[in-house]
Amino acid sequence: MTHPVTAKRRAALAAQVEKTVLTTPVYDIHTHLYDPAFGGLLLWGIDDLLVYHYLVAEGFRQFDLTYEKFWAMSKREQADAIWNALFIEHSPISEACRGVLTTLNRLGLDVKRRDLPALRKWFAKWNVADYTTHCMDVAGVSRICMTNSPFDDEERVVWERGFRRDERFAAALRIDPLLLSWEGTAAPRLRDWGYSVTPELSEKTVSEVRRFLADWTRRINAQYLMVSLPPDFTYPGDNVCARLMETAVLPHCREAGLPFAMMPGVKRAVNPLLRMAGDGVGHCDTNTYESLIAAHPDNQFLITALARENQYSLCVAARKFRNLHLFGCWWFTNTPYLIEEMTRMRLELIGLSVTPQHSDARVLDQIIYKWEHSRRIIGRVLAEKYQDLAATGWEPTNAEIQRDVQDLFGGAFQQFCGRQQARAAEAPKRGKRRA
Ligand code: RAT
Ligand code: ZN
Repeated sequence: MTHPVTAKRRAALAAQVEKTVLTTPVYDIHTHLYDPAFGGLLLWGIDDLLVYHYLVAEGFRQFDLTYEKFWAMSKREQADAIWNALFIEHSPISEACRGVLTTLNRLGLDVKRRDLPALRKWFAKWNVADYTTHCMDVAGVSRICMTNSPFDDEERVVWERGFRRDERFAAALRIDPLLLSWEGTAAPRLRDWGYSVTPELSEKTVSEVRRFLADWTRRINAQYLMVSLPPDFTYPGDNVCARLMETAVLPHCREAGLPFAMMPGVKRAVNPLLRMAGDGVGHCDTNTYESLIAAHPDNQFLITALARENQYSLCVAARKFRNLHLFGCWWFTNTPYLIEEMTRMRLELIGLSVTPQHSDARVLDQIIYKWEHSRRIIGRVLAEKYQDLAATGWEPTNAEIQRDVQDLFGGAFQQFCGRQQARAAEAPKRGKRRA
């Protein structure tokens, strides 16, 4: 029996899905935002929106300025240069430019006047506490996960001093220098901080690295550990990164009950003259990640890859490994065309066991546009999937749609993290039974 779906039913389903994706609160699982207690580290407002490194890279494609001249300018002057080059002298159609306009529009500002001084005046009226709540309300974001690095001197002192946590902000322990610059950066820093490590990865050193990870996991109440990786990282392999992962990071994750998030595919400082905007992309070898995950069935892994070329093989890997959870459209893939492609592919290959998006916001206000743009795309793809189901006679209920969207917007992620916690809670019991 066929089930022709009337145009009216299709439209009703699409409207229901759209309403649900636009109103369901999101847990934004990877950002570069900070609890307001971090003061100046939490960026917000029109000037920070304009000097976002995504826009700096685009600005340099239009500027007559030299790199040196631009970097010598104040933040406000840089913002002026970017506004003129990318919004006034050309139409702001790139995703990062459009994002500024979506944000301003949803904040109730009139963008058509193209009046930067008036915009600055509006932002100057806010205080950070009220503005944080306002942005989270407008964006429909209920919880924000930060990226927290003990190797960041400005950030570390705030943690060491201690502060009252804003419970809307969760923490993630970022350990790039530990895994990628052991001898040059991490080992000397750890020594300064009282961990007795040597450049060689002796047993003692590894146990001190674990002590460091345990201290910081506890101090920040980390929800997961995280690293970004170059395209050429290989596992198995005789490299320091792989050895530290195996001997320190993954055992620590098992003990602490936390997933390990990997972000492969970034080529740092392809053009150092662009500073933070100078990183590029390269595709990684999915075999490496399959081998690592297969060798550690008791660890839970989160992955978001930077290269478009890796998305398909990673979806297939996720079908093979239940301890792998894919998340987000990271950085250069956080553009409508690729979000749509990736979301469609993920839903078709791994269903709802995925977290299709994170914002990666560096400026608080960006959560407004990053989520608005993604919600609409995720909603479109999802509506099509429900319409396909309806054509078989399977009618998704509103409650089912709501449940599914909640899973996509943080629920599936939390269930996935919960599995590692459950394992960690079981481990001591298992040990006792054996004894
Ligand atoms: O997206 C970004 O802003 C990048 O600069 C990176 O921070 C990236 O997201 C990362 O987490 O390394
Ligand atoms: Zn990031």
